[in-house]
Amino acid sequence: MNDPVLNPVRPDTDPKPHSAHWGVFSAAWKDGALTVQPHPGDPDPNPLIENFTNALDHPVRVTAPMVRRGWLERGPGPDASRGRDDYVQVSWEQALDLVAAELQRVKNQHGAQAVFGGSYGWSSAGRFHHAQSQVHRFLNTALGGYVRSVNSYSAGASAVILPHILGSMDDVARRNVTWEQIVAHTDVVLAFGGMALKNSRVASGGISRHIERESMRQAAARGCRFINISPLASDFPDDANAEWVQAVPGTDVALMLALVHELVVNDLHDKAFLAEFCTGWDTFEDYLLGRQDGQAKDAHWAAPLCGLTPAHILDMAHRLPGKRVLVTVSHSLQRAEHGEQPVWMAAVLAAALGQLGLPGGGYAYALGTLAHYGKRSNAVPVASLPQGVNGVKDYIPVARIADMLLHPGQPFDYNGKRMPYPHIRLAYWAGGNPFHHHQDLKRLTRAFATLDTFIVHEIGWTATARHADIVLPCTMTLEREDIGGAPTDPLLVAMHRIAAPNGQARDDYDIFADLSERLGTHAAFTEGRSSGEWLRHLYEKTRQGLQDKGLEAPSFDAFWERGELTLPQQDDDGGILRAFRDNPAGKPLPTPTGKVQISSPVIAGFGYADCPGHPAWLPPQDGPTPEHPLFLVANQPATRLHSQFDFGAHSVSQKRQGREVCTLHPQDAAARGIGDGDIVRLFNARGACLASATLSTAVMPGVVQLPTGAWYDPVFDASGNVTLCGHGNPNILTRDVGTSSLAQGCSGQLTAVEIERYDGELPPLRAFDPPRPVTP
Ligand SMILES: Nc1nc2c(c(=O)[nH]1)N[C@H]1C(S)=C(S)[C@@H](COP(=O)(O)OP(=O)(O)OC[C@H]3O[C@@H](n4cnc5c(=O)[nH]c(N)nc54)[C@H](O)[C@@H]3O)O[C@H]1N2
Ligand SMILES: Nc1nc2c(c(=O)[nH]1)N[C@H]1C(S)=C(S)[C@@H](COP(=O)(O)OP(=O)(O)OC[C@H]3O[C@@H](n4cnc5c(=O)[nH]c(N)nc54)[C@H](O)[C@@H]3O)O[C@H]1N2
Ligand SMILES: [Mo]
Repeated sequence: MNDPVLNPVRPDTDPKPHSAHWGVFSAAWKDGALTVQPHPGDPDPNPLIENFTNALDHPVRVTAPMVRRGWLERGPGPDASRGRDDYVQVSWEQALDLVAAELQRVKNQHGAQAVFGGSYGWSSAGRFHHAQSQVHRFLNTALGGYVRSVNSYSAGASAVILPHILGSMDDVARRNVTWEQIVAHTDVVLAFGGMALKNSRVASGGISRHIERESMRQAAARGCRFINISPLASDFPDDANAEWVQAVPGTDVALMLALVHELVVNDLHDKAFLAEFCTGWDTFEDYLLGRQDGQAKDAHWAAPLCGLTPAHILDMAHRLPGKRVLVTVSHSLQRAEHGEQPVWMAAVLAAALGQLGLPGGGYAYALGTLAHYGKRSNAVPVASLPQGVNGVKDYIPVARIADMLLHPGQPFDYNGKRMPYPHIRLAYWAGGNPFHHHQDLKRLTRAFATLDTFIVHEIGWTATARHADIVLPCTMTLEREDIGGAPTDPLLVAMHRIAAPNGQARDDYDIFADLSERLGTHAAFTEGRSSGEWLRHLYEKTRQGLQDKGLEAPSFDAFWERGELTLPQQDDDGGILRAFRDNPAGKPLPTPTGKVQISSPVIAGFGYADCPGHPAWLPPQDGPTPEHPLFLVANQPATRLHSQFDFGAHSVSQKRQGREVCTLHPQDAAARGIGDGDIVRLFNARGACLASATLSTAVMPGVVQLPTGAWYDPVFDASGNVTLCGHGNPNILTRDVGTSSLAQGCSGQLTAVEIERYDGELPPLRAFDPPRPVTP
């Protein structure tokens, strides 16, 4: 079979540069196959680039515009058959006419505040074709705005708590302690949630040099001790020679409290630092020492919660004073119930040690979870598409999407405010996959059923596309030209086109431009520029920045020809924490008091029981039970970025019998008669999924780890109810509840499950089969 559109015969080509969130590479056609090579300057390339090799022509690509049959036949309106309906192929003209008319109808009848355009998601690395920017710009220019979402699934809790206590997320995570400082100065890295290399190999916008492994190796060789407090030994590479502390998930705050308690009762805390640079210590100390509740938060109290011995905790505490100590907290800890607390408490621990603001010391929130962190910042701006002005004021914290759709008009708390959920009729998604990122997928399905219309641009038939009413096929990154760049990576990449668009796929930009034409806002959206002209326009900011610094500032054509450009970077100056330590009066922190807030009268004033005015141990509501006795750790996948290219060669090569692999301790497996390689069923009250089991002592007992990212593959019973996900998407199990009333972040990292061997007939895997269009 040689379909000239879907399977063009490709002549051999020279390698051309391109970039992804997981690495810079070059791609070439050789003997009809796509080959990829990491950038020669990358010391530790990411195997994820292999996911591209089979992606372009994969059958799961969306090849033509499609409309859900029920929507086409009955028109817009709530519909519980989303996710189970057939699709009808339509022409581009027809699809764009339908979308434009429906946007117009919703705007006329309900206003732009009935359109949800948050469109959360990572999309692709190129800065111009960044789908989320494109859809926001389109909705702003065409409708005058849309209901947006704030914060991220990555750092929903920390983005809100950090500004109350230290400074912005960016300042505390991105412009703080660097790997260079760790190599040179740090004695102990106390890493809550570890520093998994799989995670720090990724950065949105691209990453050209993966330096984390070598930095850890060099620091360890100098004598730096890495302490991996995590349910998984694999949250550090062997190169770090880390010590593994197997604390029960979700108990980090108890452990941190006990460490600080031991410092305080032995007078080992840095009282001078606390007095000069911090505020609110006394309130916190009352709690720590149990002056009000009669419970000292000491090692004997924490040990049974954390599953450690008191002696182990005391020993950890006494290894810290007098050393250059860096405390880190991975994003995962705050993607959980009461996720604000570990983020805050870690700052208090670092403050009690007097380490904040020292080279290689203090608190580097999220260092090791993404390649953005621990790097120098660029000294010139990189391209980004202006999104325009959003005239709609309504917003939600991003992970409250299902709550919003299910409870329009009902009030919710967020960071001291109480607001009603907007009433959404139409949702527009480009560059994200809510059936990857959101929790409790059966509930999410009910939420999307409430919409009048759901429009999705996708490269592949994700579960999100399969729940949409109108699916528009868009190009994937290799099919277009773009500029790759990130604020902490010195390499600007000329992302060359590697292949012609698959099927009828079009760039998001061109789709939005044609819709804008129909809505009479073409000029506002395009500003008269083609994609190529936009690239030149956006590059100009970087070129000007270089010229202003008296540096070589090549023209766009020279940059494009060269394929890359190395940007100057700022000094490794330690950011706002160092500046504050060096000059507390002149460079106060951007907090209410200008100091580190050990406790916060502002937060106390909100009166939230689930987020008091100082960091505290708040027992989880959703811990293991006799029926569901295991912790499920639903973490980031090592074989792909989120759900992107789950059908890719590398991702698929790591599945077994086509299913995602979960890992559990041999002891837990033996108790359930589970052997290595068995298909298992993970379940709780919310749902169930299948996976292939691997047994390993690198997972602590009581924990099952199943990464996110396997495309949701619901199996239906005769009445149309979902019995399980046959592929292994853990979000059918996770709980859809905010971290607290303060931040309302995503809490999908941990939940409670039971697991059993699955001896039933294995349902066929359909996640990577596209729906077959029907004729109406
Ligand atoms: N249980 C649990 N859930 C989690 C997490 C967890 O730890 N546990 N982690 C959370 C975190 S941190 C995050 S960031 C989220 C990630 O959630 P998402 O960012 O939504 O996940 P992605 O798979 O990256 O989704 C990107 C989508 O964009 C599509 N895409 C790529 N390029 C383009 C393009 O050019 N145009 C268009 N239109 N589409 C494109 C891809 O095909 C893909 O479907 O997941 C969250 N969910
Ligand atoms: N390969 C790959 N890399 C990625 C991503 C990806 O999808 N794939 N996603 C990227 C994105 S968007 C983000 S936001 C970051 C996310 O970074 P993180 O959210 O930090 O990543 P995770 O892998 O979910 O979690 C890290 C580890 O935390 C541990 N952990 C879980 N719960 C607890 C707990 O309660 N206590 C302690 N001490 N440890 C716990 C788990 O063992 C887990 O492996 O990763 C980025 N990097
Ligand atoms: Mo994330």
